[in-house]
Amino acid sequence: MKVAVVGATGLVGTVMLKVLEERNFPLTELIPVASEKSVGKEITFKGKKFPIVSMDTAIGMRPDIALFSAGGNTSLEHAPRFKEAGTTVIDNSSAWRMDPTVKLIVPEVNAHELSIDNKIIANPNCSTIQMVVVLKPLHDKYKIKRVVVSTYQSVTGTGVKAVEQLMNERKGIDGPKAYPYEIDLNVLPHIDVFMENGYTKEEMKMVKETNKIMSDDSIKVTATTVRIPVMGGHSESVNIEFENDFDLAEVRSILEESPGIIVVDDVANLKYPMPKDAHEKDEVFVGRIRRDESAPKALNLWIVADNLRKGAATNAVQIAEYLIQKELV
Ligand code: 11C
Repeated sequence: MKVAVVGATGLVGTVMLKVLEERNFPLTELIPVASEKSVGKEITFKGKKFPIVSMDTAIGMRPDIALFSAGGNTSLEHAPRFKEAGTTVIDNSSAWRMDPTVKLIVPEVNAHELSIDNKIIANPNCSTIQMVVVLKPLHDKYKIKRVVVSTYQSVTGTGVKAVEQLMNERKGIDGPKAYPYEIDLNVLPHIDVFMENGYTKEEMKMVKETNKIMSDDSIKVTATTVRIPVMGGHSESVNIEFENDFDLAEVRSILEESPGIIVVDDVANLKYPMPKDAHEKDEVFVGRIRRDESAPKALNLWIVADNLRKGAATNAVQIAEYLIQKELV
């Protein structure tokens, strides 16, 4: 497989390279792509040096797969050009996600929707990915009516500038700002832009993307997304109301047996998922599993995952692995 990584020097691109390396992805040629100022520099992959090339050079090399993480505008402009060259694009931006002709994929949930005709495939938003991995097996068993989610999101979701802002504030030094307010020792109930309905775009992504990935518009979702001064991953408090009643021990064993999930739920020994522990892991961690005592057939749980891994790079690489395994590229 000839694989291009578009946005290879960015926060997600760097993790994509790491994940490809770790998972021993069947790669015959790596084509790192970045902005003009990085062209000619080299990146090291599995101990070998690879030159960073321009978009045009990469398209001319006709990769089998291109993993894109270079922002929505770059995707809108260049993904169709790769597609034209015969490349299958897996795009991490929000540009194509709600396009009805484009599949929005979380392998544990809906990889079976993919066919050889899908040449641009969308990778969902990080906060959506970790939630649907957990919702899917529970929906299959008990049918979900409604989800109320509040997120506690890592600054790494915003990018390098946000990480720098947090670190600078912590050291008491001035520098560029990614947020309208201080993030250290603070909490911002604001991720992405505000929309006319009073929700943020991040909140509406969690609603719309969940319905699309689960292929079920009957699931009602409402979200409050919040930025916190944390680095290792996103956390989510999720309340789920089911159509059918459940047994708590059965819920736990369903989650334990589901792909991509690790249950960390032993409050007697103070064990629950935390971003510090999820950092650099590929799985989704679930804990604090308990009945919502204020409503019948409702459940509370706590979900944590590394937003740069399962929330972005790992999910994209897993899609690529599935395409290869099913001979769809
Ligand atoms: C954040 N979820 O944490 C965002 C980052 O649509 O892919 C990813 C935005 C997206 O700020």
